[in-house]
Amino acid sequence: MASLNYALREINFKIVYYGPGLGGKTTNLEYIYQSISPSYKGKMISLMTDKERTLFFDFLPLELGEIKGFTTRVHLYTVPGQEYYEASRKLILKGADGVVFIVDSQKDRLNENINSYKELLLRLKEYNLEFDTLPCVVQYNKRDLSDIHSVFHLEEMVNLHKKPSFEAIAIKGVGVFATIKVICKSVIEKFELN
Ligand SMILES: Nc1nc2c(ncn2[C@@H]2O[C@H](COP(=O)(O)OP(=O)(O)OP(=O)(O)O)[C@@H](O)[C@H]2O)c(=O)[nH]1
Ligand SMILES: [Mg+2]
Repeated sequence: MASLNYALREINFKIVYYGPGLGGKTTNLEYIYQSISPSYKGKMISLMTDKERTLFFDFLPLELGEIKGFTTRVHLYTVPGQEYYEASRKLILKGADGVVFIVDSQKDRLNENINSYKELLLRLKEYNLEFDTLPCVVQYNKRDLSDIHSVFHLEEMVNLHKKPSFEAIAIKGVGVFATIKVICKSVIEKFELN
């Protein structure tokens, strides 16, 4: 849930990058972190990473400017994609205002994508978050690799709720900002409607 602080005139949103292990969640955050000027970002914190795998979460706060006199911040989190960190994923998802679902486009990762998507739906249900109305963007990552499914196929197999989607090559930054712009816009629009 967006948190409003009237005394400090601040609004804080939480956006969670979810998806299967090694899909490119951390890479998205790293690219955003490298590209944004220091005055608009806080420190990126990667908690307990081991050989590049996220073991708890990554966290990156960004400042988006002002809405009606309130300083607006988004807090970006990534979950650990490896299967046995399910409890951490659940914890990190709590209170999310929006979700970016990172799909690994490689053919041999299709089942992992589908399972992770199913798990996301289950977790959201447990938190009484309605996926139909929750801002969400799907990102088809690793489009530079050769053995990948077509976007058409992935839309059918993974993006069951037909959320807005983007192709990406996160290691090169392709599609990273398109994704974050749309999720931020949807989160703010939903907040303004309420
Ligand atoms: N070829 C290619 N490799 C990518 C791309 N995006 C990420 N990678 C690589 O994929 C690997 C995993 O990326 P991460 O960002 O660590 O994946 P993650 O989703 O955070 O993984 P977990 O923390 O284990 O859940 C790294 O070696 C990245 O360099 C891409 O667009 N293309
Ligand atoms: Mg990671």
